[in-house]
Amino acid sequence: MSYSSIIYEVSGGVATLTLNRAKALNALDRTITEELHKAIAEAAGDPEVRCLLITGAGRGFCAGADLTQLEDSYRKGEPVPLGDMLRDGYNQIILPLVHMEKPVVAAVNGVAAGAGASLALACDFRIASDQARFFQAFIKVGLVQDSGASYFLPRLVGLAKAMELAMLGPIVDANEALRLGLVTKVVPHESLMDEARAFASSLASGPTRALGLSKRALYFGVDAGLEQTMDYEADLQAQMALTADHMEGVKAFLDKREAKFEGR
Ligand code: T3D
Repeated sequence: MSYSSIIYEVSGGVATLTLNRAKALNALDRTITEELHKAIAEAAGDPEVRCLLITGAGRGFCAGADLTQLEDSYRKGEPVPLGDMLRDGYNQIILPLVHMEKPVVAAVNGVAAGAGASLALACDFRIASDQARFFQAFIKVGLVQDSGASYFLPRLVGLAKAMELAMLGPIVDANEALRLGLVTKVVPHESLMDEARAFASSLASGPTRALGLSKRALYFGVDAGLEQTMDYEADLQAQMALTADHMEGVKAFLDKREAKFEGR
């Protein structure tokens, strides 16, 4: 598929999706939103892809909704259909990332604001440049946080800190994000993409089915009780028992060698 506002490349089992509206800090207009949706579906459906890596071109990761899109309506004081735009737009990006049974990594190269921060939070791992910043920008434009921020934030940083981030809207730098548990690690800006690719490649050579179902089980577990979760784990483990990668993992252990996983 060809895209105009993103770059999508697959190499060595890793699909790299680069938001490519650098002048606007990769703010989400209608085109990039639709393309993100399509590219995420492409990565999810491609058996060659065993890990998705998302980053931004230029100095921003993603500045959230493109606030110039509805400029005419705002200037005229006309109501804007934000609820429908979310349901049909950003929600259709966030949910497939969470549902994708493959690891998803964000290489956060700069500011992640508003729905752009939510996009980063919906990824399974965030590798942050030391120039990354996280900003719940919604409150600054008189909105409530969206695109899953109300779900991800309290789970990642706890309710009290989530209240601060959402209602006070501070800009959180990379080291503070690490301290809060918002990111996996912080790396020098110049080495971000090398580090993120190495991280993604290592996931792409892992037991993809087990990684995918681990993710499913964790999302199930954060919303369910212990008994239900253990029952769910047992169902998933029954599926895992049939996979080639599980056989290979145990044989490799018994043979005292590294496992060679094929993602099936
Ligand atoms: O309307 C809806 O669709 C509702 C949905 C809402 C969901 C949301 O995401 S609400 C939150 C939307 N995002 C924001 O409010 C963030 C707005 N941007 C900023 O506050 C700042 O740009 C940043 C803190 C993110 C970065 O600041 P800084 O100083 O590093 O960069 P800058 O100079 O402000 O921005 C650089 C350029 O990007 C600039 O364009 P210019 O002047 O060089 O032509 C700026 O206008 C543009 N830009 C930044 N953010 C957006 C944007 N253009 C459109 N939309 C943006 N969100």
